[in-house]
Amino acid sequence: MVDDGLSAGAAARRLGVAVTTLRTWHQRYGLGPSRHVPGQHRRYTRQDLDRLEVMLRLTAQGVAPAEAAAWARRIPAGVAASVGAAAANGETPPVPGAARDGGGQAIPLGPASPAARGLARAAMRLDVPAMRHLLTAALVEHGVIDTWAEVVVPVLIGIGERYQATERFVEVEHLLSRCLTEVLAAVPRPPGLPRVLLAAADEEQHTLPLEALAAALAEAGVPARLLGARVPPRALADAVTRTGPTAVVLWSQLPGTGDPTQLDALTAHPRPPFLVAAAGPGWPHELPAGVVQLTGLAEAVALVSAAVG
Ligand code: B12
Repeated sequence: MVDDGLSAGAAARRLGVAVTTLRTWHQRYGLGPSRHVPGQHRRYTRQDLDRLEVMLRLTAQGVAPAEAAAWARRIPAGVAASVGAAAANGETPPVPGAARDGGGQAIPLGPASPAARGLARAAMRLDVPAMRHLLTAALVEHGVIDTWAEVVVPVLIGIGERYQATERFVEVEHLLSRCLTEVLAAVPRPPGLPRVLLAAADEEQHTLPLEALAAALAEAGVPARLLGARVPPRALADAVTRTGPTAVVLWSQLPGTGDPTQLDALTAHPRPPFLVAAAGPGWPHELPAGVVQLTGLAEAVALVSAAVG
């Protein structure tokens, strides 16, 4: 950060919150910009940002805003200076008693929403309450489809790239995955008998897109059964026999798990589902006859809902 301080917009982007949130915290709790430049709007200094970061973390952990603000205003100048130096290097400032950051490493995101940046920073800090808070707030405000596309996918792709480049941050990937699983599973499920079956291909451990699909379908009023990771063809066939689903979606993330004979087995089942869909980048370009390829979450929700509707 430059010594001249940051505008409200830049401070909001840095922290991963909306500008209106900063304004509210300024007006209600006195956590505003302190640097005065004649003829300009006041600007946020490093110490102001440190205070806001504390405010953000404590409210994410469930502390009432007025109490969190009282703590934030107590941040001593010495702590602020060291925190400010870290912020100058793009790090997330450490706060006494809170989770540590990722050792100065950041997840590469490219152009991304403030919420995605906030999630990436919280993930690097291994800060579960902040991740949960951010994700839940985004789900409530924007719904599953937009939260997945705008907030979650950029961070997952960034973590994947970071892992590929460094072979590190598996702990970040695992903790974020776990939080996502919990938050997506908490989206209320509609009543009724599920006529949709969701499963990951044989030996496939990536399930988050299916979990997002189950939550997005629930939001659209469509109940689904999610079998989860690594479903052997025999188990999938048995589940189809026992539940007679109208639609089956099989997810493959890795080319090694995208064996199309798994899809053949579904279309050749004695009671074949009306819709057999392949989703995920692991499948070959050419799919067996009668199998529909899904390329995105919104499209998947629309097609599956239409199939059962
Ligand atoms: C989280 C994660 C894990 C978690 C999964 C947890 C869980 N419960 O799902 C765990 C830790 C288990 C894991 C394990 C592994 N992983 Co992993 N993982 C990821 C990560 C970070 C996110 C996966 C994800 O959910 N992607 C979903 C979205 C974000 O990505 P996408 O599918 O490409 O999205 C496109 C489309 O599918 C579509 N789309 C997006 N969402 C949806 C939703 C629906 C419904 C539809 C229809 C379409 C759709 O839009 C996107 C744009 O085109 C990815 C990084 C990445 N780029 O995906 C690596 C990644 C997939 N993993 C990778 C690897 C190598 C592994 C391991 C082999 C690591 C290891 N050495 O053990 C194992 C594989 C084990 C196995 N047999 O499955 C590589 C795969 C490389 C490759 N192509 O072969 C990746 C790409 C990371 C990397 N860059 O190296 N992983």
